[in-house]
Amino acid sequence: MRKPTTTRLVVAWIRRVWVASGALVLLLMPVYVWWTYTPRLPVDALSSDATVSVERSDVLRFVPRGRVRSVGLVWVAGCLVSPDAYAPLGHAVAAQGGVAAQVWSLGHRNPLGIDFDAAGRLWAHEMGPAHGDELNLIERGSNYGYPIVSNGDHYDGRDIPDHATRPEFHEPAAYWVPAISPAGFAIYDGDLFKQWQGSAFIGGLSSKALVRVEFAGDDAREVERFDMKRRIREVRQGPDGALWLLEDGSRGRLLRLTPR
Ligand SMILES: [Ca+2]
Ligand SMILES: [Ca+2]
Repeated sequence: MRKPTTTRLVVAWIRRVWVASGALVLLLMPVYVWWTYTPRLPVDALSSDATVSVERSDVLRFVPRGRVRSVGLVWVAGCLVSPDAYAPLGHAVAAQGGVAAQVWSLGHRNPLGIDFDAAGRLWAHEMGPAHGDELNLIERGSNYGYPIVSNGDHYDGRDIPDHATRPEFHEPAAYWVPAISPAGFAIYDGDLFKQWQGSAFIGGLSSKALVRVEFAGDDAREVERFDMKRRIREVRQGPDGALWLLEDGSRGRLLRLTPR
């Protein structure tokens, strides 16, 4: 496996300047790393048992769990970007070349959960602006509309036209008005809760809930909401099929859910 080299832009103080052999020499003291770039990973860098991790609130790194080996996506500035340098994506945006060739899908706002279902389809939810949270079926080359359309509106009350006004954008499979503030996502395939196999679980921040979603083809709908009384930041399925929830905040608890 080739290891990508990482480039860092470092902010530094100039401590000393002098001339030696006709050249200007600077003595620099690094202060902090301002920007880090790791180039695209080759396909074989993707681990077969890797999972989803949120690295920062605005960066979501995704490596699939072996079901779709050639897809790795990184959430960057409104796009899901494929780090796979060797699989041309073949859509209109990619045809622009350069960085655009890595764009997998566009028009996302703030995805905080992504997972594959049993059929290998990729789903991601995203926090809307004021309301209009979405669950989307992620397809290569699709534009999911933000900021041009949203079933929510701007926080200051200004209107954002709803999805239905612009059918050229991929409409959400499910959306929430009022908001649930989705965070964390797991499509359940465990044995402990057999009745929930195939359901998705979404943590809710403002809704302080665990939301269960069922799929029907390309559609999805909320079918159950558990009042957790606390903001739920993350949802994962454990290897034994237990559901793990992480509460938000410095005193947040890690909860393990099993059948009674
Ligand atoms: Ca959208
Ligand atoms: Ca709207």
